[in-house]
Amino acid sequence: MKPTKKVPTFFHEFKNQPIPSIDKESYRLVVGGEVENPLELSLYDLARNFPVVESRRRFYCVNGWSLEALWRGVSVEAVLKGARPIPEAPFLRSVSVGGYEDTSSIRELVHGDALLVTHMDGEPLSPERGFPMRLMLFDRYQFRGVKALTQLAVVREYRPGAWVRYGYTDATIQPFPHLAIDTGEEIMPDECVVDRSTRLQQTR
Ligand SMILES: Nc1nc2c(c(=O)[nH]1)N[C@H]1C(S)=C(S)[C@@H](COP(=O)(O)O)O[C@H]1N2
Ligand SMILES: [Mo]
Repeated sequence: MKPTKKVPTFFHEFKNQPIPSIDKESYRLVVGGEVENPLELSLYDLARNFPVVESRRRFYCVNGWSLEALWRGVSVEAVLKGARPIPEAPFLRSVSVGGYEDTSSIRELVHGDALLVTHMDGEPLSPERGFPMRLMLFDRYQFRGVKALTQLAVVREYRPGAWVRYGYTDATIQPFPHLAIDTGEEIMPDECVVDRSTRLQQTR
Protein backbone atom coordinates (compact mmCIF):
# COMPACT_ATOMS: atom_id res chain seq x y z
CA MET A 1 0.00 0.00 0.00
CA LYS A 2 1.20 3.45 -0.87
CA PRO A 3 1.83 5.79 2.06
CA THR A 4 -0.43 8.84 2.18
CA LYS A 5 1.10 11.67 0.26
CA LYS A 6 2.03 14.58 2.46
CA VAL A 7 3.38 16.80 -0.23
CA PRO A 8 5.24 19.89 0.96
CA THR A 9 3.72 23.05 -0.48
CA PHE A 10 6.13 25.67 -1.67
CA PHE A 11 4.55 29.06 -2.27
CA HIS A 12 7.29 31.50 -1.49
CA GLU A 13 5.16 34.54 -2.36
CA PHE A 14 2.23 33.53 -0.11
CA LYS A 15 4.19 32.62 3.02
CA ASN A 16 1.89 32.86 6.08
CA GLN A 17 -0.96 33.93 3.80
CA PRO A 18 -3.83 32.00 2.25
CA ILE A 19 -3.32 31.01 -1.37
CA PRO A 20 -5.63 33.29 -3.38
CA SER A 21 -8.43 31.53 -5.23
CA ILE A 22 -8.29 31.98 -8.98
CA ASP A 23 -11.48 32.05 -11.03
CA LYS A 24 -11.24 29.44 -13.73
CA GLU A 25 -13.59 31.24 -16.15
CA SER A 26 -11.79 34.59 -16.16
CA TYR A 27 -8.27 33.12 -15.90
CA ARG A 28 -5.99 33.90 -18.85
CA LEU A 29 -2.42 32.85 -19.56
CA VAL A 30 -0.67 35.76 -21.28
CA VAL A 31 2.13 34.74 -23.63
CA GLY A 32 3.99 37.86 -24.69
CA GLY A 33 7.27 39.71 -24.72
CA GLU A 34 9.47 39.29 -27.79
CA VAL A 35 7.03 37.26 -29.88
CA GLU A 36 5.46 37.83 -33.28
CA ASN A 37 2.06 36.56 -32.19
CA PRO A 38 1.15 37.40 -28.57
CA LEU A 39 -1.46 35.09 -27.06
CA GLU A 40 -4.01 35.35 -24.30
CA LEU A 41 -5.34 31.89 -23.55
CA SER A 42 -8.25 30.77 -21.42
CA LEU A 43 -8.12 27.22 -20.05
CA TYR A 44 -10.60 26.32 -22.74
CA ASP A 45 -8.40 27.81 -25.52
CA LEU A 46 -5.42 25.95 -24.18
CA ALA A 47 -7.11 22.55 -24.24
CA ARG A 48 -8.75 23.19 -27.62
CA ASN A 49 -5.84 24.68 -29.57
CA PHE A 50 -2.93 22.50 -28.49
CA PRO A 51 -2.41 18.75 -28.28
CA VAL A 52 -3.10 17.56 -24.74
CA VAL A 53 -0.25 15.48 -23.36
CA GLU A 54 -0.14 13.17 -20.36
CA SER A 55 3.06 12.05 -18.76
CA ARG A 56 3.96 10.08 -15.65
CA ARG A 57 7.06 11.85 -14.38
CA ARG A 58 8.92 12.58 -11.18
CA PHE A 59 9.87 16.10 -10.22
CA TYR A 60 12.72 17.06 -7.90
CA CYS A 61 13.02 19.83 -5.33
CA VAL A 62 16.41 21.32 -4.53
CA ASN A 63 15.64 20.55 -0.86
CA GLY A 64 16.13 16.83 -1.52
CA TRP A 65 12.67 15.38 -2.13
CA SER A 66 10.74 14.29 -5.19
CA LEU A 67 7.20 13.45 -6.30
CA GLU A 68 5.90 11.29 -9.12
CA ALA A 69 2.40 11.73 -10.56
CA LEU A 70 0.48 11.60 -13.81
CA TRP A 71 0.62 15.14 -15.18
CA ARG A 72 -1.63 16.46 -17.93
CA GLY A 73 -1.24 19.65 -19.89
CA VAL A 74 0.23 20.98 -23.10
CA SER A 75 3.85 21.28 -24.13
CA VAL A 76 5.73 24.55 -23.77
CA GLU A 77 7.08 23.92 -27.25
CA ALA A 78 3.59 23.87 -28.80
CA VAL A 79 2.50 27.08 -27.09
CA LEU A 80 5.72 28.87 -28.07
CA LYS A 81 5.29 27.70 -31.65
CA GLY A 82 1.95 29.47 -31.61
CA ALA A 83 3.46 32.67 -30.18
CA ARG A 84 6.56 32.66 -32.44
CA PRO A 85 9.48 34.03 -30.37
CA ILE A 86 11.93 36.20 -32.28
CA PRO A 87 15.36 34.53 -32.62
CA GLU A 88 17.14 37.29 -30.67
CA ALA A 89 15.22 36.41 -27.49
CA PRO A 90 16.38 33.01 -26.16
CA PHE A 91 14.79 33.03 -22.68
CA LEU A 92 11.34 32.48 -21.22
CA ARG A 93 10.30 34.25 -18.03
CA SER A 94 7.43 32.65 -16.09
CA VAL A 95 5.48 34.69 -13.56
CA SER A 96 2.88 33.60 -10.97
CA VAL A 97 -0.25 35.51 -9.90
CA GLY A 98 1.71 36.48 -6.78
CA GLY A 99 4.78 37.69 -8.66
CA TYR A 100 7.10 34.66 -8.13
CA GLU A 101 9.20 34.35 -11.26
CA ASP A 102 11.96 32.40 -12.87
CA THR A 103 13.70 32.51 -16.23
CA SER A 104 14.79 29.50 -18.28
CA SER A 105 16.44 29.06 -21.63
CA ILE A 106 13.78 28.22 -24.25
CA ARG A 107 16.13 25.66 -25.76
CA GLU A 108 16.40 23.85 -22.44
CA LEU A 109 12.64 23.88 -21.86
CA VAL A 110 11.95 22.46 -25.31
CA HIS A 111 14.78 19.93 -25.06
CA GLY A 112 13.51 18.79 -21.65
CA ASP A 113 9.85 18.43 -22.77
CA ALA A 114 8.67 21.04 -20.26
CA LEU A 115 4.90 21.10 -19.78
CA LEU A 116 2.21 23.59 -18.87
CA VAL A 117 0.33 21.36 -16.46
CA THR A 118 -3.36 21.70 -15.57
CA HIS A 119 -4.10 18.25 -14.07
CA MET A 120 -2.41 15.95 -11.55
CA ASP A 121 -3.50 12.29 -11.35
CA GLY A 122 -6.60 13.03 -13.43
CA GLU A 123 -7.86 15.96 -11.32
CA PRO A 124 -7.48 19.69 -11.90
CA LEU A 125 -4.55 21.03 -9.86
CA SER A 126 -5.49 21.99 -6.31
CA PRO A 127 -4.69 25.55 -5.17
CA GLU A 128 -1.68 24.16 -3.22
CA ARG A 129 -0.34 22.44 -6.34
CA GLY A 130 -0.67 25.61 -8.43
CA PHE A 131 -4.22 25.84 -9.84
CA PRO A 132 -5.01 26.47 -12.61
CA MET A 133 -1.67 25.94 -14.33
CA ARG A 134 1.97 25.34 -13.53
CA LEU A 135 5.10 25.15 -15.59
CA MET A 136 6.89 21.86 -14.96
CA LEU A 137 10.43 20.81 -15.80
CA PHE A 138 11.51 17.25 -15.21
CA ASP A 139 15.22 17.51 -15.86
CA ARG A 140 15.85 20.53 -13.61
CA TYR A 141 15.00 21.36 -10.03
CA GLN A 142 11.41 22.48 -9.78
CA PHE A 143 12.11 25.97 -8.45
CA ARG A 144 12.12 26.90 -12.15
CA GLY A 145 8.57 25.52 -12.48
CA VAL A 146 6.28 28.39 -11.56
CA LYS A 147 2.90 27.45 -9.99
CA ALA A 148 -0.27 29.56 -10.37
CA LEU A 149 1.25 30.71 -13.63
CA THR A 150 -0.23 33.80 -15.24
CA GLN A 151 2.38 35.09 -17.65
CA LEU A 152 5.02 33.72 -20.00
CA ALA A 153 7.30 36.39 -21.44
CA VAL A 154 9.91 35.73 -24.11
CA VAL A 155 12.91 37.88 -23.21
CA ARG A 156 16.42 38.65 -24.45
CA GLU A 157 18.07 38.69 -21.04
CA TYR A 158 18.34 36.15 -18.24
CA ARG A 159 17.31 37.48 -14.82
CA PRO A 160 17.74 35.52 -11.57
CA GLY A 161 14.46 34.30 -10.03
CA ALA A 162 13.50 33.98 -6.35
CA TRP A 163 15.49 30.83 -5.50
CA VAL A 164 18.48 31.94 -7.53
CA ARG A 165 18.65 35.09 -5.42
CA TYR A 166 18.88 32.75 -2.39
CA GLY A 167 21.99 31.23 -3.91
CA TYR A 168 20.71 28.24 -5.93
CA THR A 169 22.36 29.33 -9.16
CA ASP A 170 22.34 25.91 -10.79
CA ALA A 171 19.09 23.98 -11.25
CA THR A 172 20.83 20.78 -12.40
CA ILE A 173 19.46 17.82 -10.42
CA GLN A 174 22.30 16.53 -8.28
CA PRO A 175 23.29 12.85 -8.28
CA PHE A 176 22.31 11.89 -4.74
CA PRO A 177 19.17 10.13 -3.50
CA HIS A 178 16.08 12.31 -3.03
CA LEU A 179 13.22 11.28 -0.73
CA ALA A 180 10.22 10.16 -2.81
CA ILE A 181 7.17 11.64 -1.08
CA ASP A 182 4.90 9.15 -2.84
CA THR A 183 6.66 5.93 -1.75
CA GLY A 184 8.78 6.95 1.23
CA GLU A 185 11.92 5.63 -0.47
CA GLU A 186 15.16 7.39 -1.22
CA ILE A 187 15.36 7.55 -5.00
CA MET A 188 18.31 8.28 -7.22
CA PRO A 189 17.50 10.79 -9.99
CA ASP A 190 17.88 8.95 -13.26
CA GLU A 191 17.30 11.63 -15.83
CA CYS A 192 19.70 14.41 -14.93
CA VAL A 193 20.51 15.78 -18.33
CA VAL A 194 23.58 17.91 -18.04
CA ASP A 195 24.34 19.92 -21.14
CA ARG A 196 27.19 22.22 -20.23
CA SER A 197 26.63 24.71 -23.02
CA THR A 198 23.00 25.50 -22.14
CA ARG A 199 23.75 25.33 -18.43
CA LEU A 200 26.38 28.03 -18.73
CA GLN A 201 24.05 30.10 -20.87
CA GLN A 202 21.23 29.83 -18.37
CA THR A 203 23.27 30.84 -15.32
CA ARG A 204 25.08 33.58 -17.32
N1 LIG B 1 4.49 30.35 -7.65
C1 LIG B 1 5.38 29.52 -7.10
N2 LIG B 1 5.74 28.43 -7.78
C2 LIG B 1 6.65 27.57 -7.26
C3 LIG B 1 7.26 27.81 -6.00
C4 LIG B 1 6.85 28.98 -5.30
O1 LIG B 1 7.32 29.27 -4.20
N3 LIG B 1 5.91 29.80 -5.88
N4 LIG B 1 8.17 26.92 -5.48
C5 LIG B 1 8.82 26.01 -6.44
C6 LIG B 1 9.52 24.92 -5.78
S1 LIG B 1 10.96 25.32 -4.98
C7 LIG B 1 9.10 23.62 -5.86
S2 LIG B 1 10.01 22.33 -5.28
C8 LIG B 1 7.77 23.28 -6.42
C9 LIG B 1 6.98 22.58 -5.35
O2 LIG B 1 5.74 22.17 -5.81
P1 LIG B 1 4.62 21.76 -4.77
O3 LIG B 1 4.34 22.95 -3.90
O4 LIG B 1 3.48 21.34 -5.62
O5 LIG B 1 5.16 20.64 -3.93
O6 LIG B 1 7.05 24.44 -6.85
C10 LIG B 1 7.85 25.43 -7.46
N5 LIG B 1 6.98 26.46 -7.98
MO1 LIG C 1 11.87 23.32 -4.37
